Amino acid sequence: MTGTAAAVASPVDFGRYGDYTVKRPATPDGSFQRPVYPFTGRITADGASGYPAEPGRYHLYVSLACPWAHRSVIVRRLMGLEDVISLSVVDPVRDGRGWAFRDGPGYTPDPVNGFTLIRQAYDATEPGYDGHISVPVLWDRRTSRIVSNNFPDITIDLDTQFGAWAAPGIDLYPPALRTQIDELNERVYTDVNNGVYQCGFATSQAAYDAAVARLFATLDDLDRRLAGSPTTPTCGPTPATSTSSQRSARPRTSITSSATTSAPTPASTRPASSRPARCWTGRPRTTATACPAENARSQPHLLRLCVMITSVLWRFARRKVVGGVGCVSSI
Ligand SMILES: N[C@@H](CCC(=O)N[C@@H](CS)C(=O)NCC(=O)O)C(=O)O
Repeated sequence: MTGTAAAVASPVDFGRYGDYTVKRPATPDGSFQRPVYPFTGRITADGASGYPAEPGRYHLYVSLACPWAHRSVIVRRLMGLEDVISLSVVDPVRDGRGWAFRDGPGYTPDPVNGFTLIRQAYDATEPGYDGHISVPVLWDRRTSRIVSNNFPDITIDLDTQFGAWAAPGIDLYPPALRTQIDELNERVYTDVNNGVYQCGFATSQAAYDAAVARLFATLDDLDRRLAGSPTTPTCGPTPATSTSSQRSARPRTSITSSATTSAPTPASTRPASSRPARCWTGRPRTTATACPAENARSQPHLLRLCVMITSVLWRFARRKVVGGVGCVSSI
């Protein structure tokens, strides 16, 4: 892109394009079912996967509003791969078109392909793709397609396959700890990362209550782990009795004002007076935000969950940097 102005998406327009919605299949019990994300290529140091680790070849598209994308951003930085894998950031606010490239504080036009919408990357990879348009996206300049939009794989590959270019002496996925890391990752993925979606997108009170209990039990357990005095197993199910006093002290939230109502109310249809002036990304609120939890009526409570989760992720990362004990693969 030389000489001419970089292409950007037209401004966010909820009136014209509607709110962004996460497509989800209806489930009999009202629980949130995460769709399968189809791009799962792997980068390998020896190239056996078809995607060899090479400097300057791969690009990460991320949103800073997305906790799933954060860890690829964090790992890239900790591994010292900023000159090896390029990165660009999309606008944190989405209308019905999904993640888009605009020029603004902390986000830019697409420096690689000149796309205006992330969906163009998906369409270039699989013409006619009509599944989820999510971030992070790991893009291959050589084949002009998405390698992966699956953050656990992206994170592990950055950790393990770019040793030739990584900062010396850093190993975020030491072989001796991989079993523990994988177990913890599985738990954090299931009960925290996806846990907040299970709260925000539950369409029955029972599914919501179960998801909230699971999420807070896990956060309590992770808190203890981070405090350095684990009193319960750090992997596997949390004993039901371990945190009951803390849990009972927390306000209980109902997913709907009437337990018989089944669909969450979109953020944009809630009265403005019930919503904070700024969304959790810090941007002035327009009519919707990137926070999935805000799609539920229990928004204030769930908004806190979003913030808490982000803070837990950062504490994991900080622990690695400061104490050198944890492993970033676990965030
Ligand atoms: N498959 C992705 C999921 C990440 C994800 O859910 N990202 C959210 C933003 S925090 C997103 O882009 N969601 C859009 C959608 O699922 O339609 C991964 O595991 O990396």
